[in-house]
Amino acid sequence: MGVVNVTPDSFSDGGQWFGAEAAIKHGLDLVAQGADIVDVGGESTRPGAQRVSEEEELRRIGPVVTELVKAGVPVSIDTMRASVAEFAVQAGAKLVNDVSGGLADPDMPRLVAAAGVSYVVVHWRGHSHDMYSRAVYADLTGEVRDELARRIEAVVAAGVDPEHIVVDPGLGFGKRPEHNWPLLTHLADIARLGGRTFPVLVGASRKRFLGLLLAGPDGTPRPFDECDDATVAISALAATAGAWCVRVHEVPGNADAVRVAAAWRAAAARPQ
Ligand code: PMM
Repeated sequence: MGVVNVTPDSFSDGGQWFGAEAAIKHGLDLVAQGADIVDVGGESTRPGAQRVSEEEELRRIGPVVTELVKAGVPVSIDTMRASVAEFAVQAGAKLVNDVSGGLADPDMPRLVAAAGVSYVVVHWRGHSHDMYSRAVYADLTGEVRDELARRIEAVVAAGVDPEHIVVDPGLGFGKRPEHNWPLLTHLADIARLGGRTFPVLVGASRKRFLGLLLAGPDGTPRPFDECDDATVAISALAATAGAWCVRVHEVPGNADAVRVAAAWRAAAARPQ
């Protein structure tokens, strides 16, 4: 899954049309580089980020979703708002990626159920402006599993087909760097919830915990755009551990990594 963030810090150093045009071109480039899905988002969820208005989010993602769908790209909409997801699925998006797991907008699960699209349910404890205040765990994997299982029960009760659900540990969402590593090593446990095994999506790309791991001798974190090789390493490990999808900003190395992992798993499964 390649990421197209239609947010001011990523794309819009020009006017509105320039932003959309650059974002559409970027989405097409990601597909040419090997992405199977393009995830379009119009709201930054970085730690400390304030929310954008619904109008602004729609203005940002509208032309990008519409044009990528028209070009035949499998589009995922990264939003916590049912109205934005509704626009995107009507335009042809195939997947709703809701980093709040349906908690931010109570209308989201019903909308996803009615649309019959896939739904990424992410572990989340609250909006970005104060998400670290909730990053307190006595039993990290157990709590993440329990909270995800409760979200799955809720969205299934709202009508979402369990076959359409993808789960995501939500790296960085209400988690400090030291929480992300053990979750990555427990992907199989996170996949098995309520007697079912769900596909797992991992969103580690360029996140701060990688920059901290790769900090220089003086402790300065590695800048986010110099963490792409570390992201490739996570993709190889996560895919080998059975992840269904990795959400990444730079596609080529990660596309190779998931192919290597697929060959590795196939060889491991063959009798010798
Ligand atoms: N992370 C971000 C945005 N969307 N979606 C899913 N499913 N999982 C994630 O971990 C995730 C996400 C934040 O990353 P970015 O703003 O750097 O793209």
